[in-house]
Amino acid sequence: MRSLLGVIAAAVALGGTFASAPAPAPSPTPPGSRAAVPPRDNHLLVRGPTYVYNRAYAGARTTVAAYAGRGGRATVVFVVTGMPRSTWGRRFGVHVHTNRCGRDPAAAGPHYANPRAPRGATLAEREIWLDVRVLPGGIGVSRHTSTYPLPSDIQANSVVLHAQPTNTVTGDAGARVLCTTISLANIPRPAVSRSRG
Ligand SMILES: [Cu+2]
Repeated sequence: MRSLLGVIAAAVALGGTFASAPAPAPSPTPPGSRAAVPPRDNHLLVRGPTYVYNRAYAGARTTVAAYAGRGGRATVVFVVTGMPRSTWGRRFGVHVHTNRCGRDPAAAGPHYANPRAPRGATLAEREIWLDVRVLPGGIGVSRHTSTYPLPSDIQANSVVLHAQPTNTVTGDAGARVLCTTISLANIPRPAVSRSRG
């Protein structure tokens, strides 16, 4: 069976449009060189879900990875496994929301909307959507690279999977099913390259 990280790596490789990709594996820092070597672990990775709001999805597991590329644009990768058989082949709306997950599905608040997006931007450009199609076997994978740079104090703290696909006009996707807390303000910023000496 393919490992979850393998699935994420495959998702990241799709399209190949990335300016930068996370290091393939953490490497041990040689003793005594901690200050001289920038951290290789340049991404956030969270496993969830933090809350499940529908008993039929109790077996679902989520992984959310996020990293910042050049210019402050960020990429978020969403993986869900263990989706019930009744969902195989269906699409589900997935979005980044403003607040952390809570016992109440509404706790995650509204969709995150990038305040740096220009006035004419569409919802899909302003928000972070990660809709997935569930494959046979119950796995769904998606990724989103922000259209515009994200502010470093971004108020985006969860990823919610809904019961329906996202309506691209309204952004609605029905009831909240799974919620995974991840604070995107904590994405490590790309290391500034310095002259070695
Ligand atoms: Cu949502």
